[in-house]
Amino acid sequence: MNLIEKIIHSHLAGGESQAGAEIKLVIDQTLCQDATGTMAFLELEAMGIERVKTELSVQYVDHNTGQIGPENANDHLYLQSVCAAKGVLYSRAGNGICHQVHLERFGAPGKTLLGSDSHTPTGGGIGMLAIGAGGLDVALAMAGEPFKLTYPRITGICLSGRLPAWVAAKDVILKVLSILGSKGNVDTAIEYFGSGVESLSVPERATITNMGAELGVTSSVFPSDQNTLAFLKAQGRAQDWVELKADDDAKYDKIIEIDLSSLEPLAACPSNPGNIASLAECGGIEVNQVLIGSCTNSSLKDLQTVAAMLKGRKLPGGVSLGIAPGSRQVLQMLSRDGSLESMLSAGCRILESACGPCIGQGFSPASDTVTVRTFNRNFLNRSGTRNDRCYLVSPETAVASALTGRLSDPRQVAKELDLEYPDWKMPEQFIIDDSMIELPAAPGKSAEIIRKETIGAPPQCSALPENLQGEVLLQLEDRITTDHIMPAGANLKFRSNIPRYAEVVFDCFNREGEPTFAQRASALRDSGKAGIIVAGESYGQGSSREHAAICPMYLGVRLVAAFSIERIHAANLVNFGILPLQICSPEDYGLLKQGVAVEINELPKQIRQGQEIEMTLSLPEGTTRRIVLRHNLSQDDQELVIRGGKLAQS
Ligand code: MIC
Ligand code: SF4
Repeated sequence: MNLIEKIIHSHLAGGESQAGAEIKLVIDQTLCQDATGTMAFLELEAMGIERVKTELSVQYVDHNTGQIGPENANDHLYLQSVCAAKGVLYSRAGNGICHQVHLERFGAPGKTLLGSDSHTPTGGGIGMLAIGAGGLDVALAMAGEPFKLTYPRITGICLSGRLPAWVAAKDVILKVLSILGSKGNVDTAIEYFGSGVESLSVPERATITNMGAELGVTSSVFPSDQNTLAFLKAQGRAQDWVELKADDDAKYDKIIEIDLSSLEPLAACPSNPGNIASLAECGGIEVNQVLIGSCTNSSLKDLQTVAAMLKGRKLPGGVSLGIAPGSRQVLQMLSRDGSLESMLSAGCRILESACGPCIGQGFSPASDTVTVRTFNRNFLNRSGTRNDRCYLVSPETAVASALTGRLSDPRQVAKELDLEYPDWKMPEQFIIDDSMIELPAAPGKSAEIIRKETIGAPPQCSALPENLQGEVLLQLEDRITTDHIMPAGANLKFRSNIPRYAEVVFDCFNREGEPTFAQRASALRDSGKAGIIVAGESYGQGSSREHAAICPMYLGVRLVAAFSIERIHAANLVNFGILPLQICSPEDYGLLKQGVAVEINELPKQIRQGQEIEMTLSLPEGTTRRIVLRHNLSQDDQELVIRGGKLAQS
């Protein structure tokens, strides 16, 4: 067996071990972050669960730390108190980004982890099977339910050689993105193996598995070896180590070979992480802002490398360089070894250990300028600036670009500045201080749940109608992301207030002087008709945010028809009573234009009876057309969506 098969088999709670089959997986650990966690805990409360049933559940506060107005702080209070009551560890704001802290303090080889954040697969760097999901699915896992997923096809990536100086783990995953792209990888998992693995430390592996989310794969996993042990030992957790690797005769559905020594620094160009180019192809464009951090590149290794490059240098006047260490542990380590001093002397702006600018919480770039970031996503407008131009690169490339004011190859800059590539070694011992992680009340002890006025209730959805009368509200293209559907940034603080957050659904497509999407959708809903979204390939890329299903559902959307829908988003749609359908031909897509009326008779019967859903379209020229779309829902999911999702009105 390969390693992923081994972990699946040791956690299988139902279903057949065969690619494409629906399986149930026992979940050992869960993680939530605050932007998805409030809804997840409101849902857990709605299920009437007294105390979580997992081995370990942790709630982090890392996304909504801007605290402009009371909403964020109210969410934090609610989360802190509900975690105490329900048996969940609570990592306070300032303690770091969920994925970084979880890797440091809780991740363990061979365990399963389900997180209400798409970058949960970061844990694969330490040999976990770590999967992102919507908040409701994580709430169910906390309630002790196994997690349902499609048994993935497993792609093996065989690494050989060693990375050359100035080429980083980020360049490995950017290379993988250049091979596999950011769409079309649904229901695949990636396993790294080969002689090159041993040259990569756990933080480097975690950078690679983190950005598996941008491929759209279910999870990415590295073996657990001596490097894993060294990391766990330095975290004071050697007892969590087990050796894990694939059998010698393990099989993969597909194998990709990558010789690490042949790689070069790369960039993901605006505005998708799949738009990969070499730095030479990017042409040394002028750079105004550089940001280093996010759950992809904010480890001690990354930031000590950054500090070594900056030591004794000053940033040029035109460039702003912000650094957000991934965790308080990383920041404490940097503050003790002189790295922080090198960064401050160079003129860097040091940010809180949190997601910050990665989710548009501050540091929006100036209009028509280039921002270079070590993050994992560069979706249009995600930075908070309309029509932003964001390049994703390694920390080495980011510093080289900050020092020159141009998107630069660190190998070149190193030559010009006579810089030696810093030789990084895993510390013997990290600073271990878990005082910002609060323990829950002991079992049997009660704790008051604090619910301020900005915390709403999760909305419920009604059953699908027998005969659906609807209208296409929007026809969209390929690669529509959850950031297009539900913008974050300044709106993130409305995550606990669905009616308010729903006002900005598809905001990026609204035109001045015309009714907004939310206004059109709610008018249609109030007339008793269903809203329909039409899209191209890979609809719902990116985040796990279930708000990209809840808010459209609140506005009356009952059907999403696309060439393909990404895994987490498709599950979120079903969970909230929206029917995901597949468009089978470009001709049908062409007909499903905005404003077209759609009628589907005997919808529940059609869903149950097979995969084909026949519908009649009333076209603008006054004619009608029958078309057939498809669904691939399991029997359970058919019933779920028919009755209006997991929180349906009874
Ligand atoms: C993201 O990187 O897009 C987020 C913000 O972390 C999301 C979660 C969210 O929208 O709250 C994710 O990746 O799932
Ligand atoms: Fe936070 Fe950015 Fe990572 Fe999402 S991708 S968890 S916003 S740091």
